Amino acid sequence: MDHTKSAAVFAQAQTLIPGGVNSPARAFGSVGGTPVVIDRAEGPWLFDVDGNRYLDYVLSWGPMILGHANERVSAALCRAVSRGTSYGAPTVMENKIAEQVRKMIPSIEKIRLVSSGTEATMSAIRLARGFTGRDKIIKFTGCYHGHSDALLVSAGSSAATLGVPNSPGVTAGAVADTIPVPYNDFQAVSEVFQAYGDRMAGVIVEPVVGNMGCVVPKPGFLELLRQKCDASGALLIFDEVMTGFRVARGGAQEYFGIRPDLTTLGKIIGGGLPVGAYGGRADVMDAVLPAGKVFQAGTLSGNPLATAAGYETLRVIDQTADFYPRVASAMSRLGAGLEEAAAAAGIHARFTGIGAMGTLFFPPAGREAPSCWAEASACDTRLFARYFHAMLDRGIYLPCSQFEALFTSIEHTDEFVDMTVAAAREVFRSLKD
Ligand code: KE4
Repeated sequence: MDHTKSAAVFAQAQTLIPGGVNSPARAFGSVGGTPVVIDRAEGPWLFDVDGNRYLDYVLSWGPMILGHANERVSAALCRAVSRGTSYGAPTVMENKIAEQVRKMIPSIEKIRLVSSGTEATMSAIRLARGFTGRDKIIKFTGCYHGHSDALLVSAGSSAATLGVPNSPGVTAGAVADTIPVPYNDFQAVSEVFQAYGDRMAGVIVEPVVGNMGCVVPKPGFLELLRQKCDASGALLIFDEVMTGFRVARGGAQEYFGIRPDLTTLGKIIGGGLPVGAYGGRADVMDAVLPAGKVFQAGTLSGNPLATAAGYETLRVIDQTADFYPRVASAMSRLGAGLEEAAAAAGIHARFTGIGAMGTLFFPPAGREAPSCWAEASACDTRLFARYFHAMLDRGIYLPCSQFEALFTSIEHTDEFVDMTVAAAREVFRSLKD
């Protein structure tokens, strides 16, 4: 593939933007090489500035579950933009998207819109602390909840990929009340609650982790968190920025049948535009200014364009028969095919997938798919890098890190999934040679 124009654009980007990217996950940091510069996208396809076409399994890191340039979402945006782009005042659309979210995720009795997942999780833990009057927050090692100081502790995603799970610039004071605990570690959770119970404001968790790669909760783990929060008066916060509307129509909380006190959302709720949200129990949410005293604000929160795109996205999902069976079966078909392709070449790989998200891991010989960060970080990232580039050369655009999840959209038909598996068969054979 010719990448001449991508290379030139990225070289200029590096003179203007740190690392040439506006988010480090895009920098190919752990796989090496130069990112391809995207010119446009349509359906499941990306097209780079050199005219190369890729089957997209990143989907903007999750939002594009309808595929790119969905006609209804684009039309909704055109209607919205003709009425102005931002008012900084209440609008009907904010009520519509709030009602739509509540219909799909009933635990969200009240919601506050913000402009990113980071804002959503930062605000949710401030609310948990303000509502309970307590300080301590549990987060799980390898989970990523955006880049607010208090949550940049043992963080996953690009923080882990690029070796800064505890970033410089985050002060000891900022994280003094954040307690990192290994994911799926029942005993560690019980010990921390034993030690801090009546000082615990909340637990924030990715109910299915995307940011170590896809890691699922062990049976009973989420139930344990619910029980410990109920017993101590702490709030259970499901960070569903990635899993919301992806793992199931009602997110991971519907899939596992666990009702959190607060939920954070992002990605799909914006349909590709900047929308984040936090919401949950009405009594808790009514502690947020101006109903209550917990401060949070945002110039572009509930922006008319962003809410129009998000609302239409959720409506298309809601009105599409068998939406989740289709996106989930694409993921399971892909996972089975990738594992089989690796095994046929004698390469040890394990796929974890749930709903429309998943990851192919390269664990040490004899090991199963990871259940926590210690196991995920033992995977063969060098082999992953070779697999990533060989697939990219064959027009398959995977997330550029072993510690990210890949995603399917409603546009990822069996034909496209089978194309991907066929490319993987060639790649794994070549990697063994
Ligand atoms: P944003 O601030 O990037 O909108 O959301 C932060 C966030 C919060 N919670 C979860 C579970 C998330 O996955 C994220 C962001 N996810 C990463 C990908 N793993 C976004 C990609 C990026 O950082 O560029």
